[in-house]
Amino acid sequence: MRRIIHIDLDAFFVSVEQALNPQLRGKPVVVGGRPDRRGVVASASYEARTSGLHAGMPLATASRLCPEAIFIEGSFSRYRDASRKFMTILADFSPDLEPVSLDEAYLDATGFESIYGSTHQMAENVKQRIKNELGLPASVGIASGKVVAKIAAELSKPDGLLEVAAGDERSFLAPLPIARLPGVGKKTERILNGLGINTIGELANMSLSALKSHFGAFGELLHRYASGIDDREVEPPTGAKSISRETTFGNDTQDRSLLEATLRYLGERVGADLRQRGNQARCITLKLRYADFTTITRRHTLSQAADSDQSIFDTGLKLLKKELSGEKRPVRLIGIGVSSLVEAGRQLDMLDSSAQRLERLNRVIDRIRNKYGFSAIQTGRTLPLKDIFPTTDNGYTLHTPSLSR
Ligand code: DCP
Ligand code: CA
Repeated sequence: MRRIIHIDLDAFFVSVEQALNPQLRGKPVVVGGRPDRRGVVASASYEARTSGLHAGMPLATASRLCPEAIFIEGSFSRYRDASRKFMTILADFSPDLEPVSLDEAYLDATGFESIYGSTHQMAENVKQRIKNELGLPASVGIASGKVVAKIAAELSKPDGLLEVAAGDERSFLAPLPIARLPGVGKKTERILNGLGINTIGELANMSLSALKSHFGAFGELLHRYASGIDDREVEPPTGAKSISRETTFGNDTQDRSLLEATLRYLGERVGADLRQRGNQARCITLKLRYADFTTITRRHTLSQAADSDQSIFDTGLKLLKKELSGEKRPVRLIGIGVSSLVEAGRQLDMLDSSAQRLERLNRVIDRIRNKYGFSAIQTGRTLPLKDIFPTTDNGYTLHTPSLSR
């Protein structure tokens, strides 16, 4: 089960100042500049917010609404330092860390339950370390995807922690105003309000076709987010930390041999990218979206990093068989990805001659494909796709868009 943690520091600029200067604690404080200057509030303490102060408000207005507030110029270098320390603490908890801004990040905590007892406990530990080491309050949301985790963190502010259990995403979002949903700006909000849609629940109940007719491709995204479905990965910022490929079928399918052949094909493309970069992977992830748009990802960690098509496919196939056993719903999308990448050679056991043979075979296949195109060689397992894919590398009927960074 996927568990994503979103962490957002409370009143960040103000909290950094309060951590350095105890006299500012518990008081209405504004960072942004002196009230007799032009300029706006960058950050307001929660005490100041009770008087209606918020980021972006002109300083003069802020001073009028809350005359007792303490106004501070602030210093960006202090906030940058605090941000670096904050991210370093988070990186101790999971390597799957995506900083979003100075004071905000996602952590993929999937599979960490056994280490901390629960994801909730892990999040408590994260909060505690930020408080102990930096003196900063943080709000944390936990959910199966980024959108719900972020909204949960927002709702828990300040100094809060809110977990949305798997399966509760939709009902959690339903009563909230649509403006809470990431991507819904003023314009989208106006259009939706015009259609009589005010809550996320009402948005989720709109038909997909109606949403698409108003918003195009963005409509499908809105529909998924409003339903609490968000399978975007937590993406570490630098370098290639994961590689994945996925494809949406022209018609939803239950045909096992088509699913397996497609998985093999996508796995080979991932494997080729992996070897091209000189990497091997520890984690293999299968992704499926069913006809009803429910989307699942299943991850398996290998005991040893690998880069052969065979090991990627074998693992993907095991995950697929397990997932589909007893499953009645047709499949709309299938994808496979690798993560936890290491440099090739570091972990490969050179005494293992069968692994070596596989590696050599893959290298030869890669060379031929580099020269003549990916479909110059079709391995036996992808042959059922022959009628589906044209024989050239360009213009697949299936699209394979997501080579994530
Ligand atoms: N910031 C800014 N100008 C804005 C908004 C934000 O300079 N219009 C800066 C100051 C904030 C920091 O970015 O402290 C983080 O922005 P947030 O939106 O996360 O706001 P806060 O952390 O201040 O408050 P919250 O507790 O609502 O997260
Ligand atoms: Ca913040």
